[in-house]
Amino acid sequence: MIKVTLKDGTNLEVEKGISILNLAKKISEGLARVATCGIVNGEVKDLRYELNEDCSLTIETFESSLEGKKAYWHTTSHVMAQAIKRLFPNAKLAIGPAIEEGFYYDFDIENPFTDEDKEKIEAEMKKIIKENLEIEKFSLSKKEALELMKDEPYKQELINDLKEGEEISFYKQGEFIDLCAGPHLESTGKIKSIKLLSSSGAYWRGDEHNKMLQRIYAISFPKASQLDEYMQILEDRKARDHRKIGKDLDLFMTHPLVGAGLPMYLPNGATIRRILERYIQDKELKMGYEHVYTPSLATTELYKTSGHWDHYKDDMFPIMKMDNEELVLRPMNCPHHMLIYKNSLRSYKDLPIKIAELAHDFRYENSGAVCGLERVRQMCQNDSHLFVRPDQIKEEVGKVLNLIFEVYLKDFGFARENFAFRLSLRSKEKEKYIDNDEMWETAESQLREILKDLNIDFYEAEGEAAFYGPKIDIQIKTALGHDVTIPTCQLDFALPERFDLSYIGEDGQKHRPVVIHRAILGTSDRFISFLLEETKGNLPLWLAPIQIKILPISEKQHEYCKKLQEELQKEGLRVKFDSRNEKIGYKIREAQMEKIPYMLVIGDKEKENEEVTVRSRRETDAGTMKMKDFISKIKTEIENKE
Ligand code: TSB
Ligand code: ZN
Repeated sequence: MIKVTLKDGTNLEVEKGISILNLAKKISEGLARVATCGIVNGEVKDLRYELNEDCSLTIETFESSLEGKKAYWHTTSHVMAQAIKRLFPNAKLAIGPAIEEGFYYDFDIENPFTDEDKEKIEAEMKKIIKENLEIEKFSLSKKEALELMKDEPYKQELINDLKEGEEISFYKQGEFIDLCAGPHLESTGKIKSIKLLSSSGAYWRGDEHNKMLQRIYAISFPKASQLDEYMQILEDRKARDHRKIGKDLDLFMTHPLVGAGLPMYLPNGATIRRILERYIQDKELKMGYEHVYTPSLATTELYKTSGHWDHYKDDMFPIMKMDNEELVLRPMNCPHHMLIYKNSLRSYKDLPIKIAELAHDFRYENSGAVCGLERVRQMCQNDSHLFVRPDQIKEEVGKVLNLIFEVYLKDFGFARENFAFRLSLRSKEKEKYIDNDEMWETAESQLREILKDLNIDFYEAEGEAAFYGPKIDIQIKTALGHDVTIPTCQLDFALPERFDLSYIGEDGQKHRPVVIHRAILGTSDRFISFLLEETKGNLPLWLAPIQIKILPISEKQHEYCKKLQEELQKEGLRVKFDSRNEKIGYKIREAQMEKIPYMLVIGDKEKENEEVTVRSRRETDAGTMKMKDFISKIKTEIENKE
């Protein structure tokens, strides 16, 4: 007998060798019916896994956890591959993992899948589910495995890549066999509602030197109603996608002649960006930041000194040769700012010194990864490097985190649950980072400590640090489901050393400063993408590119409207006068589509009484009032960033 400790703390005495599924049955038939996998001593295991010693066990279901869902989706992924093999026998199988939402499978096939193909695939999948094929697991030696997969070159490559001694397992359902580590359900009939979502090209192993395969994304649920709900979520996300809003509101555009990942801001988008950039710089000024301008390029020598050349070159644009210099577009501003610090003699009394810049950076982002304003190849960072004494680290990092809270929660009013704090650490692949174990340990534990002291919930992620130091990254989920960083605060002991920076201490000796890299808006670009998705394009008055639209009922009021327009403009308000010969209802509807915060509807009565009738985006009729009252009303609203 062995002792199995369940999640709620109960201990079960069971016979050695019992499978997770049979143990689930002992607990209840109901649980066994919905179980998808188990977690044994923290490791995900198949339902067929046999328990041979004392252990802890949680039995997962589709509803209980992501792991539980993934086992369900992974099984559906095999059903899809089986359907495709039946319909397209020549398709070669690559990989088909479960992801955060559903799964995908990559196939090497002559032609991309058409909508008609996808309908057929879905129908065949439903058939396979109905056939309720039993799913069996077996393992083979490497030689046998290669023989079994002799017609599947991608599977062969995967088998050859497995380490000596690693189990090579397969799952079989009916005529279909796939190389797979599992976990899987017991039969295809366990799957209920399926949906193929999209298809696209994808390089084998994500490497553009490899062959382009065809990927299908899909999802499945135990209940039809869950699938309906999910399709609704996808619809909402589509409406929230900043690329759609950007187009609808004339904010930015891209053009193939300019290039991938290089959006251009149209007047409306440029207005939003200008206001944001002024806003953040004004805040920084009040906190003692000093702004500089530095060039967007520099010699490769600068990046050899900083370490970018050894650790960040793959993310940079290629070299330009000119006269006797080798130049590159910069991927970051830190090296320039290091030189500015070094330009003067610094005393301990001067620190912290906060050098800030709204600066352009250029990064080689994969052409498949660039996305609207969210991931671009030329970006504008709201960047600063804080040069601090070691005893100032905690206070200054704390101030940066407070500033982030002030901007995001207070000024913009975003909900706290939008943001997850990630402590980004070095990974085991040490060659990716500047080499100095002691420095890394100090920096990582200092950031961890600060987060704990400030009572901020966070999670840790290995392999997400910058090459020069660990980071506190604030993560958001975009409408497309991408997990991206917006603000970041990073602790760096490495660059001050590489640039041999110093300050004169109280003791008259030279000391080494520490650098905090931080970006509050992240980049203007990514921030705007987030802002648009969060507000669905309904920007607050202080940020709206057009704040007021004046809508005359007929031509008779045009002169009065012009006067109003001038008056509002003089107040610094952004106002448009719709003088077209259209019906008032039409003009109002259009202004609503453009998400204009205020409309002034002007008829004879308003003209006579020198008044305006106000319609706001929120309340259709905000009343008739004198112009000066309207101005003071909206000025208060702007000032309070309502
Ligand atoms: C903060 N040297 C630091 C700087 O001092 C730095 O470059 N950090 S970074 O690499 O994390 O970039 C800062 C921010 O830029 C990120 O937090 C993210 O919000 C934003 N960003 C990074 N890459 C892109 C991109 N391709 N497109 C848009 N924004 C990006
Ligand atoms: Zn930096």
